[in-house]
Amino acid sequence: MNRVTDAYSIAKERYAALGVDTDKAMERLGQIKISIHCWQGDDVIGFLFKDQELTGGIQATGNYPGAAHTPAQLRQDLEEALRLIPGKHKINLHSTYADTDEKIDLDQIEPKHFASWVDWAKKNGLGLDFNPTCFSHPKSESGFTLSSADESIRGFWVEHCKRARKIGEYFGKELGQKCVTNIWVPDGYKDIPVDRLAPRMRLKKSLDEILSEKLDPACNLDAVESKVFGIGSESYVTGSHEFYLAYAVANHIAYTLDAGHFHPTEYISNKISSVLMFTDELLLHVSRPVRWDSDHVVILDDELQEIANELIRNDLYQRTHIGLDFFDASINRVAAWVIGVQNMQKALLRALLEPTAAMKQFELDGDYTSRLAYMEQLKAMPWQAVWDYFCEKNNVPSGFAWLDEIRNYEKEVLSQR
Ligand code: RNT
Ligand code: ZN
Repeated sequence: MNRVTDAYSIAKERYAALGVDTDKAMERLGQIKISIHCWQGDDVIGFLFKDQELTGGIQATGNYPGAAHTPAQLRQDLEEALRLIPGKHKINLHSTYADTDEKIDLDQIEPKHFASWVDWAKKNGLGLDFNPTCFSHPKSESGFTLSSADESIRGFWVEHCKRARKIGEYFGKELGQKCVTNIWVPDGYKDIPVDRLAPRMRLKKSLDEILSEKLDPACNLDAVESKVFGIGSESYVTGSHEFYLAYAVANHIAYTLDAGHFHPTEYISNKISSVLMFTDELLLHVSRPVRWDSDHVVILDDELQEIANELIRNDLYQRTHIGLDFFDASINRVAAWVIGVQNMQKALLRALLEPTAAMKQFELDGDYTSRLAYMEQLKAMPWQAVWDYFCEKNNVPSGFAWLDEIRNYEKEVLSQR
């Protein structure tokens, strides 16, 4: 008797009674790539400016031992996480994760500084996504980068972002899958500004300059990420939701919704369908804000499920790049990746196991009783059995077994650093 396959065959029958094909759900889940953010592995430090503290109004709190300090260590940690995550995915890099002995600044980065990442991605069958790093740098100290009134500062960051796009294009070309290059800048004021318009005009000018070079759309997709506030930019953020959504629509690029970048009672799940009516593609930064943009590890909570439902029910996942964005330094960082990525996948699986057509019909018929009854009853269906089976099929330990592997890795590798 095999615990996993027996449980699966019972689950399969129960879902079939609802008209849901569990094999098909697993097949679709296996096709959805998650963009795994490299920066969970080292508390958003990177390798270019190791003594520079994390700025830009974001914070990784905690001092759990074993953070990666070199590209080789970070890749080793990612490989360990990937062994425990079913499916084929992408790794999301920031510019400061360049792998080079040269002393270079951000306005000098080139594809060659990321060649080792490309080799590694090829070897491991991974895609790559990219980000300019417009924070944690002396030239971002004023709190302004692309919307700076200082032309030399603004020019520096424009040059950096231009180069980042070229690296994104290089990733896409080398790996045969499109790289999403996402621009986020921390620009904003702690206190109430007099002029809200001028910085936004400068940000638009900078973006226009950055995007002026046409790159191969099969290799690079540009995205812009908004925010409502950050630490030190409580009163005003240049790159607000309205600013970037309008910019993305007007310029036919992708918009980025980060789950932690809105007011605490505002949810990105309710924005996905609206944004995708007017943009071709969407980037998500799935995160977990706890009272503020705290970037806690993604858990299987109601909002995560709602995000997944939105992506699956109308096939919007096909135009959505599912990226994660959290950085918790208070727990084992490899485990943080495994927990966060697996939770995103679990939420997607639960959505894939829903008899959506029938539920849409209840809604159209005004039968809200059945709609609610189904939503609640589905929570008690044996999706876990399908998940365990999916893990085993993908040669990933199911249940609690992965934690033992992490503990082992901690003993053998992380604690020796
Ligand atoms: C910050 C943004 C941004 C960063 C990463 C490191 O609030 O969410 O996406 O978290 O680029
Ligand atoms: Zn983000």
